[in-house]
Amino acid sequence: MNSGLFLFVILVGLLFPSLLRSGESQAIADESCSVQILVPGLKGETGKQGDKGLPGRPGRVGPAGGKGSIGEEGQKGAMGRHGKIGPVGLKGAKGDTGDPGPKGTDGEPGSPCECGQLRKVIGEMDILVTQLTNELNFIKNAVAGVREVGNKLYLLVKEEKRYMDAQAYCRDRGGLLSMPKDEIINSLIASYINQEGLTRVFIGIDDLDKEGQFFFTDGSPLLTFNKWRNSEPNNAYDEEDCAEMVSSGGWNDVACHITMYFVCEFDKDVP
Ligand SMILES: [Ca+2]
Ligand SMILES: [Ca+2]
Repeated sequence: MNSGLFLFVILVGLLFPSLLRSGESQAIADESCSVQILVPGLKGETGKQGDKGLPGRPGRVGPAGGKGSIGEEGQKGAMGRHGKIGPVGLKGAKGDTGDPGPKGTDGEPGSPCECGQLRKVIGEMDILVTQLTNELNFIKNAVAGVREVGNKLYLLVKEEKRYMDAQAYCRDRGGLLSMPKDEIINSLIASYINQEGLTRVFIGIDDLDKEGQFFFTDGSPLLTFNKWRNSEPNNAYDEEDCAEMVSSGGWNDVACHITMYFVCEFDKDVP
């Protein structure tokens, strides 16, 4: 009798006692039998090993493992993409000069020039330059070879001029054509002529006011001293109203319009 049936009998006895009384003896026999059945039997023999069970559920995640050893170097990867544009580099060296460019177009016509005043100024400047050049030559000559006696300075001017122009030249510079009024001055001018390798120069003596009456150019008359050469003054060709000194120191009347070098004289005390 299995356990299910046993439980069923118990339940019937409790619910329907009359049934149980009608078959009391049988029931007692069954009851004693049932008690015997309830006593555990002897331990059976060990059964055969069952079949292997199904796999268990996955276990929990374990703790992090330790750092592994460095693996071998991998193979070279493929070329990457182009990088960003780098910073501006340093300025390079200057290149060679290029070829000349094409000729430009013609400009517009200019406006008429009012050049009259300009020409006038330029002309005046030319005159000034000429005057300054003459002054410079005069100073060069003066520095190079001025002679002096007493309170007088004598300058041989190596510019060929007519008598009147030579006289003006000396006067413009504060002097006069030289006037040899004594032997000392006459000798000095004569040596001056010889030293410069000349043969003749104008001196300041003329009879322009009255034929035959010679005066020094300052208006003073010739007194006791003179150095006329023999047969001079002869007023040759009736035109000799000026005077020259030759290298010997002698005087000769000559035409005033011829040109030659001349000697000026200046007072030392003139400022
Ligand atoms: Ca004369
Ligand atoms: Ca003469």
